Amino acid sequence: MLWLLEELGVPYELVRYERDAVTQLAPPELRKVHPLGKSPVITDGGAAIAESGAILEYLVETYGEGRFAPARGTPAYLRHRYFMHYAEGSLMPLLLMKYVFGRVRTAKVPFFIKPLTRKIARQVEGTFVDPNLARHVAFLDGELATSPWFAGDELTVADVQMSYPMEALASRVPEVPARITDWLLRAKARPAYQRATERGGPSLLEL
Ligand SMILES: N[C@@H](CCC(=O)N[C@@H](CS)C(=O)NCC(=O)O)C(=O)O
Repeated sequence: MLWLLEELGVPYELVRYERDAVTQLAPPELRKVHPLGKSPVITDGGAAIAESGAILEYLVETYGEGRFAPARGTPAYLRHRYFMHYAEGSLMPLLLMKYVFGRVRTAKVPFFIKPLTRKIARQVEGTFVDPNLARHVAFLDGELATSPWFAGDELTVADVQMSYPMEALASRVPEVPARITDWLLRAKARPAYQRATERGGPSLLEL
């Protein structure tokens, strides 16, 4: 989010909401901005906009002046739209499951049910989460073999939308392919990304 604002050169005010240290959930005050109380959320001209994809589309349509989105009707536009949806629609739910079942596996529970919770977590990870994640990693590796950014030679808003799941992927999946780490390095090398990190802190906290 901040990355795109920095790329666009749009001035913004950052308001921080701290997660609960135990549950990792957002504080209830955030529900005053939007009923679901999730991050990110922006307010602009009196409107509150939630959902990362909707926020990024709004920003690029309002302030992009043709930048960071391919021309409509082109194959690049279709690819950019695909990744705008894929990031939170397909990849992030799996990464969230990986996080949740990791927590179930290591949760502090009475010793006599520990073998059970550990077994359930391992079974879901082993039969569903990990094989699916492996397919996604192979898919992303193949996609990045065709172009440096997700929708072609230029950075688009789809790359910004993919940045959070890509970081989560690299931190939760051991030994991701070089094209995935290269993409992350390319993103992090951009001055706007660095300015966003300086202002907002590292984006990847707990999921
Ligand atoms: N699909 C939403 C996900 C929003 C979401 O779940 N955000 C997380 C942070 S990445 C959050 O607010 N977690 C704290 C909570 O659930 O209370 C989006 O893309 O904006």
